[in-house]
Amino acid sequence: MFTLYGAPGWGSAISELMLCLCDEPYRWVDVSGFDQPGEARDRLLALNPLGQVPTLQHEDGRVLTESAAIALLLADRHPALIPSAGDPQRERFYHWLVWLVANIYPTFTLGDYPQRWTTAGAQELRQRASAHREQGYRWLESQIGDGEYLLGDNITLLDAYLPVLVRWQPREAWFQVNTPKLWAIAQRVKAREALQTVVARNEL
Ligand SMILES: N[C@@H](CCC(=O)N[C@@H](CS)C(=O)NCC(=O)O)C(=O)O
Repeated sequence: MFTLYGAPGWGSAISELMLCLCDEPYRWVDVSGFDQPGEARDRLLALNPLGQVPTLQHEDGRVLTESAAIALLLADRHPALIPSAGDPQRERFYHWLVWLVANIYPTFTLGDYPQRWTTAGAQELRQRASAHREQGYRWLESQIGDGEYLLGDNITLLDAYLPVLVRWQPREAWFQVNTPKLWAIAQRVKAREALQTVVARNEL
């Protein structure tokens, strides 16, 4: 069984949604407070030198970090949750998965911890990271079709990002107005029966 280290509402919720979509059993270890010095942080740092969640551990102790890597591992084990090889949507799955973690996720790392990157321009960094993120979301909105989910009418592991991302900055009201398709997909994912425990625990 996998062990997932996380904190309610944080990025680990993305991986939890994926695990539940796959019906993979997992043990949940709450490391709330991990971004401040203390026991939870030390516990996480022993597994992930970046001190980030999600951090996933195999039963034999191997550790896998990075939400996209976790998605690809689960896609190997649950091929119904990724478009088939040869389907053009498979390429889109790869593209948007990497795009999200390469372009959107780092705007939180910059904006939430500006002191890590600058001593002088924290406010400006936060603003620019937010603007970059909003521009990215608008682009993604312009690319998606009219299906129920990001890649059409079938849910994929990629959709697990949305219920969590719409809870973060720029927050749900912004998504509802500016990227209504993304927001509607997030609601559809959240409504799925198999995800209710995780949705409640993470207050999605
Ligand atoms: N690239 C990583 C990013 C993970 C990440 O930034 N997680 C945040 C929580 S939402 C975190 O742990 N931040 C604490 C920190 O960076 O110190 C992924 O996709 O899993």
